[in-house]
Amino acid sequence: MKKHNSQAQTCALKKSYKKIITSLVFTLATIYSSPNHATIISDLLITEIMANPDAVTDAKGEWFEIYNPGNDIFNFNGITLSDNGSNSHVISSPTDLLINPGEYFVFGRNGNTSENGGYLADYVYSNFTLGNADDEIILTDTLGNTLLLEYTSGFVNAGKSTELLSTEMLISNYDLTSDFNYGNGDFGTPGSEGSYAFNQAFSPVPEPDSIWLILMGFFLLLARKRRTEQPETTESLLYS
Ligand SMILES: [Ca+2]
Ligand SMILES: [Ca+2]
Ligand SMILES: [Ca+2]
Repeated sequence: MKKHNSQAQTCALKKSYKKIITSLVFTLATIYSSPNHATIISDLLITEIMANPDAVTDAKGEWFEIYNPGNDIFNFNGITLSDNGSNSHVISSPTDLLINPGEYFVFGRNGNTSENGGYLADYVYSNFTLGNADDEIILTDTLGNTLLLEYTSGFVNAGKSTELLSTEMLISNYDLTSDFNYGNGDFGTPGSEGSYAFNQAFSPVPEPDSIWLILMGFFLLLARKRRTEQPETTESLLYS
């Protein structure tokens, strides 16, 4: 009888542990398979800038490109495009201006392919120019989140775009494009991959703090389970 009770308790305890471990694995799997947050403007990357076209005038041929490395579709409608000077333009369209995960979006000064040097603009802005010496590209949402690129001399070269060669938007990670031509002959890859292959999605890894919290919760649960199971075993042994 003693042996039976003891075996039954051990079996119940094992089942409880199995349940806890299953739920822990499920929780971790859920966290690891879902993004940390919905994609916001700061998650995007300014991947290419044509500030000084050579084939056509700056007024016709300036453009810049954005890549979405996030897990969600992002809508540019309502975002403000500005610099630290007087340039300011609220991106606005009667239809959504969507950038899908893993895709590029081109903002241009002129949308006419026979005038702009031969590239396709996904959106045409106004009251925004790209300086050939130094300037800023700042995109801000209504909550104040920003995507910012500030460049100085040496960043721009006539007839060549400047492309990002890393997932970190540091000025030192940009270089002039020299391997790809488009349209009327300037160097660049507006709307497509250039010298660097960007990955489509963020690695949805939780912060280390989250992992510690989950593990702590798991061990607390385990300790609590152990405490509640122990007296029953003693009692059943006493009265059997
Ligand atoms: Ca310019
Ligand atoms: Ca400007
Ligand atoms: Ca490109």
